[in-house]
Amino acid sequence: MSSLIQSLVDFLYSLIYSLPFFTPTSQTPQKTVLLGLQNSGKSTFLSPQTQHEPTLRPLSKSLTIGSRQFITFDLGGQSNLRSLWSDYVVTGVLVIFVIDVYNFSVVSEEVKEEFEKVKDTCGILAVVFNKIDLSPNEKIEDLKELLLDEEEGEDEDIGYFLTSGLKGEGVREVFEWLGERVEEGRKGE
Ligand SMILES: Nc1nc2c(ncn2[C@@H]2O[C@H](COP(=O)(O)OP(=O)(O)OP(=O)(O)O)[C@@H](O)[C@H]2O)c(=O)[nH]1
Ligand SMILES: [Mg+2]
Repeated sequence: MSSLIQSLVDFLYSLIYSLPFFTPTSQTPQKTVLLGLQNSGKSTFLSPQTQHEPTLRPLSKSLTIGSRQFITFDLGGQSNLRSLWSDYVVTGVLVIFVIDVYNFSVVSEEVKEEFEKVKDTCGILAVVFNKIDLSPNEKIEDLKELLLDEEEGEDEDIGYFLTSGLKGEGVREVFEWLGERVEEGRKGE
């Protein structure tokens, strides 16, 4: 119960940063939400040393990557928990959408359905093709083709990454890209 309260407090705290009168700085923790089907590896992506039970309640964790700070929200991916996702995907939030490449062909329709909903509601989005250690020959272009509709053009607010959360491979690059996109956005304001 206390973890739920802590998560809610962290979430409200981070919401303050998305209010219009608050001018974010590079020291402002970037609110980052992890979404994706159950078992895709979200919790492991954030904490590789732990063997995780399925996430039933949102968990928050602070991360520092280089000079940038992130406050992450790891949400449950089971189908009955996905209605919570939209509460966390609010203006200014960064989203990491995690896909298990090893099982992608089996669950691709379900992944695509959830991805379409998320893509249309969020700003900066990192798509993480995860568990690449189990399927090392995968290519980003092929995986993108499986995920996206053919007629869709490139969206510059979406980055695509191959990662192994378990081995910690590619994780830092994802957060660095997100941080860079935020900074580019600030410069453009
Ligand atoms: N081989 C491999 N296994 C992974 C990787 N990431 C996660 N796993 C395994 O996949 C299983 C599910 O990982 P979780 O991190 O709990 O998945 P989740 O997306 O948080 O699942 P929910 O909380 O139910 O939404 C665990 O057994 C992990 O050890 C990875 O990069 N490589
Ligand atoms: Mg989890």
